Parts: sequence; structure tokens; C-alpha cells
Amino acid sequence: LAQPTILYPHESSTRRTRDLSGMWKFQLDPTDAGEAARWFDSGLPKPRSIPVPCSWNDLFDDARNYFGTSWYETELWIDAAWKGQRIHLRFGSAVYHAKVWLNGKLLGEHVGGHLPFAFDVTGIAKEGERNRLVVSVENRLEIDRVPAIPDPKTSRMHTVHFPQTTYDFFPYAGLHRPVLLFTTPAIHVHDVTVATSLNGSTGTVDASFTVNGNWTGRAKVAIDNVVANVEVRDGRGQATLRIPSVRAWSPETPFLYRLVVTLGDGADEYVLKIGIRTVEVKGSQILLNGKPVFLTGFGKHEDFPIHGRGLDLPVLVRDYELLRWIGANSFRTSHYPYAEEALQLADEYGLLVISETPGVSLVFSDTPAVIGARYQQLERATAELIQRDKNHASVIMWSLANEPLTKPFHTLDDAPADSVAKGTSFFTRLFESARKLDKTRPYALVSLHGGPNEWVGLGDVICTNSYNSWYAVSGRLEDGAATLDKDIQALRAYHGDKPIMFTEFGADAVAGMHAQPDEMWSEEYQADMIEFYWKTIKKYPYIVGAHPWAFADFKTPQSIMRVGALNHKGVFTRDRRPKLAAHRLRSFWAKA
Ligand code: GCB
Repeated sequence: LAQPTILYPHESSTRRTRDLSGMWKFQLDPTDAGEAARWFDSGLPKPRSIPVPCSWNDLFDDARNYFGTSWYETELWIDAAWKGQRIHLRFGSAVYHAKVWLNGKLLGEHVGGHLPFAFDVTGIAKEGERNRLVVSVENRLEIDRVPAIPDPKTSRMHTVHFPQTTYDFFPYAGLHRPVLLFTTPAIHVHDVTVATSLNGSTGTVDASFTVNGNWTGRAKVAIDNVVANVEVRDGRGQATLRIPSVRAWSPETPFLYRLVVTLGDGADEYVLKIGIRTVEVKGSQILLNGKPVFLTGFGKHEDFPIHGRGLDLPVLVRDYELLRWIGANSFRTSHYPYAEEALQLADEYGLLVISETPGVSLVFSDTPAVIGARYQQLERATAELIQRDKNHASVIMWSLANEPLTKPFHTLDDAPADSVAKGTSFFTRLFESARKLDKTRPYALVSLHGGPNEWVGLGDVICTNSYNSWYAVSGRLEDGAATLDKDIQALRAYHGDKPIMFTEFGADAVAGMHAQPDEMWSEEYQADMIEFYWKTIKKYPYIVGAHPWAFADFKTPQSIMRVGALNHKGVFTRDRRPKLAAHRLRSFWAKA
């Protein structure tokens, strides 16, 4: 409990939040001069304005392909009414490596992006004075980071692809999510973990919580008028609440209860919206509240013109409205953890979420030192992700990685003989460490065309990305469909009873491009390909989900494959207009 609480700072009778979003000062630091020149003390010498949250890349021409250190600065004021409270400063995410100073004092740093971090700034933030907050954010693309860049010695990616990445989305950077000040009482709820179950018409909520300072005393946990009195010992409390005539959470009825943890007679109050539901993998099915569920939806990106990967609440609402319109019940947070606001809204919309780590495109032909560094980073990010998302009803499965490969995608060299074994030990360890942290949800690894079997088989659900008639069997829909049948049967033969899910399949279509007969890049080809995938998938009762790639077109590095530096596999355009494929899917999903 030495770390500050990372619980989302919802307001309550004892807690206040102030959003520091808005215009901040910003400066690129290509020579890394800022730290030695103590910009954290004196402020930025030649700043321009930048909105927070937002990516820096699409705002300033000189920042589009900037991969180095940038500095942010703002000022903040402390409310007199906060006297006696703990004051915390929380970042929703900073990509990739952030260092934070308040009034010249280094508070700490965070590595990896996409996940929140917080500092207790009580005593450092002064009341009645201007407080200077300075943040450096560094986004170098490095081989030993997660995600990584390809090794220029072994990969030819750099000749066809700028900036060099191992993955197919633009490496946006900056303060992507809100920066919040929030208060708690000195003694406060530090963490809450909720697990729910259903028994007939009764819902059971198991809530365990921690209190900072090894506090001992009385507490209450309540949902509506169901209240449990709890003895907290050495900072730990636990309650089991039984809710009669429960309204179970599901995509059809995403009902949320208000869980309130109160310390003493109101010394602190933490409020959390929870859904009561169960999820499990049984035989070849995913069961939600005991009933088989089939996942329709997409892999997505946090991506929009100008904002880049910055949190955009209007786009979030529009996306979920479009998911409803098309008849989708789910999405995957490909290929990194999405904003907490996205998961809160998914809870409300009843969307089922596969929550993915930033472990995209790991490669096992690199040196042990590089693989080891990536492992440390990914294990830490996975733990932070589970800690952050564990209480969301919407999150029904963890995806620990997307498309790990034995060797870089663009090399013709053979993978080293030991690369499968190296990956197996990497993922065995990762699954083991994650499974200790949350035992209430299934785990998966998303593979490319099902391989290697040893890796994807570590998951509870066999997730596969499949590109027949696009990257494989290009231009031939019928041959692609025949290959798909064989692929499915091969997966079943290897993995036995486990459920299979198609987490990606799709074709690029430039909106407005048409062809008769079918031709790659046309809207017809994309729609017809998605249709044969859908119809094939539905023949097999052990396939539990179909997520065409992708929800909307999104920004990529520049390359010979990506017209307009966009991946055009969206069934919506980047500004969310439906292509032919969206209408086709709607006829299968919403109208069915
Ligand atoms: C994949 C990746 C995804 C890409 C997609 C594509 O397999 O998981 O990130 O965007 O293929 O379109 O190439």
C-alpha cells in the first residue's frame, strides 16, 4: 500500500475530483536538453499550446514523426476546502515514458503508456499559490519495448514502412487521457475487488477491499438496502452481499448496481458501479450467466483525425451507438488497454469486452536480453491492466498478446530453431502470472492464422486472426472460403474441445471504390469476404465469436500497403460512415 490508490477517482461524499484537461504548454526537446536545464523548475522556455488529452502527432507538422522527449506544463491551484485531505494527481495514460515534477520536485515516472498512474502530492501541492506541474513524455521506438520496433538487422520492414513498427497502427504519443487531481480522506479505501455470482434469482457480490495505513476499524459495504457490517483488520476487509430478485447484467439488460464502501461513520466513501454476472468457459462455449454467448463485433482502435489516440468522448458515444446499430454485442481493445471511460461506458451499453494488453507483434528471433526486457515490461503492464479493469462487468476475457511471431513478418529468413520454445516459455510464464491476479475470467492469446499452436493453446479460448482472400489466397473469395473450412478443422483437431473465436478477418476497401465482378480494395469484395467468413463460421457450433477487422479505418505508418496512411479494413470509414460491409453485417446481426 505504499503506492497511491489507483482506483478510478469517482466523486462521493468524501472525495472530490478536478479535471486538469485543457490547454497546456508544450515543447519538443530533440536534443534532450530539458532535464539538465531544469525545465521542471523554471518552466518551458519556448512553449506552444497543446490540448490535453490529445496525441501530439496530428497537431504540429514538426511533431508528426517526432520520436523523442516532449515537455508539458500547466499550473494548478489547491482548494482551501481540501485542507486535511490527501491530494492525489492521476494520469489516465502517457505514451511511452513519463516523468512528473510538481513545483520542481520529481514525483516519479511511468513506463509503457495506456495505463493510469498516480502520485500522492499532499504537502507538495501548496494551497494559495500557483503550483507548477511539468511532465516529460518520451516516445522513442525501441527494440526492447512493448510494443517493439523490428530489429533493422533482421527485418526488411524499414524499407517499406515509415515509421518503423512491428505493428500496423500509427505510434501516436502524448498525454492521451485526462489528468485529474482528486482528494481522499487521510484514511481511505485503497482498493476494491468485486466478484459476482448468480444462484437462481439471488445474486452474490463478494467485495474485498483494502484501506491505507494498515487501518483497523468498522466499515460498511452496501448495495441499495443490502448492507454488510465489516471489521477491517490491518487494512483488509471483506463482505459478501446477497441481492434477492437480482437484475443480472447482460448485453440485453446491462443493469448496474451502486456499491458503496464506507469506512467508520463516513470517514471515507468509495462508490463503484458494478454489474452482477458470471462468465466461464465450459466445453466449447463461453457462458454468460450460464448461457452460451456468441460474440459479434470488432477489433477497434483508439483513433480519430487530429485527436489521434487522445480520449474523445463524443467519438466514444458515437462508436457504441454504431455498434448497437449494426447489432454488435462486443469488441476487443486491440492492441492496447483503452481508456477507463471506454470501459465504464461499455458497462452501461452492455458491451462485452476482450481487454488486451499492449503485447502486440512480439517476435522470438531476438536476443534473450531483448526478449527478457520485453517480458518484464509486459508482465508489469498485464498486472496494471488487470488491477485497473478487474471490476468491469463488460470485461469478460483477457487477451495477453496479439499475433506474436517466431520471426519478423517481413523477413524471408527462417525463424531460429528455438523460437517456438522461447515463445512457449515466455507465454507460459505470462499466463501463470496473470492467472494468479484474476481467477474470474478466461484468458486468451490472439494468434495469426492459429499459430504457433503451442502458444495459442495456453488460452482458454482459441483466438485466431485469419486473412484468407486477403494476405493469403489474395483475390479469390471461393478459394479463401475453402481454405477457411480446412483451417477451422485443423484448429479443432489440435485444440480439442476448446472454443474457437475469429478475432480478426477482413479486407481493405477504399470507401467509394466499386467493382463487378469482385475485386480487392472494392466495397463489394470486402462485403462478400466478410459474408463468406460469417457463413462459414456459423456452420461450426464450437466457434464462439466473429470480429471482422476492423470497426473503422485507422491511421498507420506510411507504406506501400496503406493508401493515405490508413488501414482501410474498417467497415466504417475513419469518420464513421458505413461502407457496404457495414450494411451487410447489419443484415446478419441487427436484423437477425
Ligand atoms: C493483423 C493485425 C492488425 C492489422 C491487420 C491488417 O493481423 O492484428 O493489427 O491491422 O492484421 O490489416 O493487416
